[in-house]
Amino acid sequence: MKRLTAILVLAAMLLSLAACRTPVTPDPTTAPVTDAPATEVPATEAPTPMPIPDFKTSGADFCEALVSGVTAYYDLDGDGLADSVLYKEEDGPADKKYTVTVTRGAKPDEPKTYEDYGYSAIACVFDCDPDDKRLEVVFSCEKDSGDSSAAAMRVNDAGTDIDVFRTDAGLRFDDTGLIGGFTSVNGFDTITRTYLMGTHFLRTRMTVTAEGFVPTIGIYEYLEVSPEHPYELKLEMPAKLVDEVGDDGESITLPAGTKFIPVTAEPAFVPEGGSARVVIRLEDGRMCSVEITRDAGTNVLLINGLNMWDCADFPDED
Ligand SMILES: [Ca+2]
Ligand SMILES: [Ca+2]
Repeated sequence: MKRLTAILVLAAMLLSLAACRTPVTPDPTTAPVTDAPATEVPATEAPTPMPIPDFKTSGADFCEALVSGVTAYYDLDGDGLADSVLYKEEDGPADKKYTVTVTRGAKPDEPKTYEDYGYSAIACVFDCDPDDKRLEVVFSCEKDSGDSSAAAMRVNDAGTDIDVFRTDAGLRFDDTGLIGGFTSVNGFDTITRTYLMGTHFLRTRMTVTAEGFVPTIGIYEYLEVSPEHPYELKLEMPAKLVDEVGDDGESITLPAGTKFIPVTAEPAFVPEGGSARVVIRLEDGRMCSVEITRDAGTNVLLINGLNMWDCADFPDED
């Protein structure tokens, strides 16, 4: 009898222990958790991830920067279950190592991690499209080379996996956060390198869709080009006058000695055999467009068939 009683007591203790176990929640690491949700939920025979009261949902212009080492909760895929995002910055021998781990409430055993290296970074959660029931996790870092890159993690439309997209453009940010802010309509500011009229950095606005990073305006603005230091044509250059609304008008020939600065480019990159339209501002204020092509055979950038680098002393900072 005593033995039976002991067995019953042991069984009761085991049941009690089992009842204290909480359902699986999407916490990918042991890092400190802030705003941690209440975990006291009734045990069930088949534990399912529970909605967490304080997680963030989508909304127009939603934008939140992530803090390194702090797990944040959102409903990234609109299924009503909390998903976690953990952004981590770790010192390395040279570059810093960054990781972003996304764990879905619906698939807590399948976290997805993106990893990159650089010296400065930012990670944000955006609602790029308020109607698609998705939030986008976007990470960006600056490299020693001066280049930037960015990655976006987004649950696919079918809800079966987390897509990871990359781009060679980076988010523009400083110590206080994003430069240029964010709106669901116009996206966020990005910076990317170009070789059109020399080595420059260009700014544009981008967003994230089911297809990845896409520009929202399609025009890239030159940054840090000073009107006080214009370029001077060594050769004459064909161009078109640009009217007030930005359309091309009359064809003209700019004589050697003309001083100008580049203002915008469409697009930032020119594939072999492709071309870009670069708008320049002359010293007298007139705006002109110039076509720059990339030769399909030699890969050289050309203006009117001439090597672009021979047309002016463009900065070459590789
Ligand atoms: Ca969710
Ligand atoms: Ca959305």
